[in-house]
Amino acid sequence: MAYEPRKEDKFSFGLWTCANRGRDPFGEATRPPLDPFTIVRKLGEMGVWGVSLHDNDLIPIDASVAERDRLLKEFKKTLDESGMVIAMATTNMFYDPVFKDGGFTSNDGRVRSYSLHKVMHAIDAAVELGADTFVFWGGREGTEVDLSKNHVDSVKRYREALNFLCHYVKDQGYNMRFSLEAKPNEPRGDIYFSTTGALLGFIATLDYPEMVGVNPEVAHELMANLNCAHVYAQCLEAGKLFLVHLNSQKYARYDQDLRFGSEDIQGNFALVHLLETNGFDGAREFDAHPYRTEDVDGVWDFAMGCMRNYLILKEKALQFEADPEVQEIRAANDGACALWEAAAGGYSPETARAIKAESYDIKAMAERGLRYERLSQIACEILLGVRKA
Ligand SMILES: [Mn+2]
Repeated sequence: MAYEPRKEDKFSFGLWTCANRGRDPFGEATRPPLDPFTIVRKLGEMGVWGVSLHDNDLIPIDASVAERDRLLKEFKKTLDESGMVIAMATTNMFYDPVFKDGGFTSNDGRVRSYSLHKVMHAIDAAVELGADTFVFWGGREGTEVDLSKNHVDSVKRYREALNFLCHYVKDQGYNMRFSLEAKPNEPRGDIYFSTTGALLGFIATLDYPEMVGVNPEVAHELMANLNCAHVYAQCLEAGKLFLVHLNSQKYARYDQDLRFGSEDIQGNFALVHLLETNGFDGAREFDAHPYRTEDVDGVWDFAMGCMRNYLILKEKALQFEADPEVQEIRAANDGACALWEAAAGGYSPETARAIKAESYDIKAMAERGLRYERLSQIACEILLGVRKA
């Protein structure tokens, strides 16, 4: 079967994606619950490489120690039997009412302390399951009322929490790195560190910046009206793209979490092209959910659709790269310049003098058309399936 997912594609799904029951703010669940064990077995059969989970996707928030241990053991066994790994683990710090005004950035020190408690227990569980990446999405870290918090304190408190947890991981001797996920709003009116760029700046201020990266999500970047490929590229170039969250999104909407490849195909295509032509080797994780109209069969249609669309877009990205006309246009635009090469190789006073002294015929340099109309049309025709490889 063409476009059949394989383990080496490194596809993963959050447990919460397939477990999503179609509940929304205006309507009840439309599907029966799916337990984590069923999801792992089914995804394993479908060629999925890994799953991710919040602590409470598996372990109820009020579970006893014995129940926690039993669930972890049973889940690890199910993973092993299905040939699956944990792509990442994370903490649910948004569902319980205790987090209604944030976790690490709550005004209440008891809530901040409880947040550390919950995360440390979740990290311990993640290590037992074999995870080496731990994600932080601060869904309640924000405000509706700007004057309700000192935002400078909030930034400091978020840093203090992450620094403490980095030290905890080192103190335990765990092999674990952190990945931060940005989203501008929803469910809070405004969420702190609303863009991936804000997180990259923040990470540089931590005690162990090398331990901490990011996992941007398509829908979240589009909610901030940003270009996904540009955002992911900056993270990749900085060595900070620990994993990616993939989904689709209609323009200027709430966080829709639609099946990857189902909307904004050009944007999804540019993103897959970026990942596949720049050596990204992390998890391709789908953080999306099935339409509310679906029954359980529709959940698996959703999961397979995400992966097939990725593989189809990957094939088309490689077709685009190999296209002789694309190569010709690129070659015509890639003007070599010894002076630039010298500058890029590092500063020297001689190079500075030479570049300042050089005369440039800017009229001639500006004259030539770049044929991006043609380049874009080739991409369109490849995507629309009418240009043969
Ligand atoms: Mn996500």
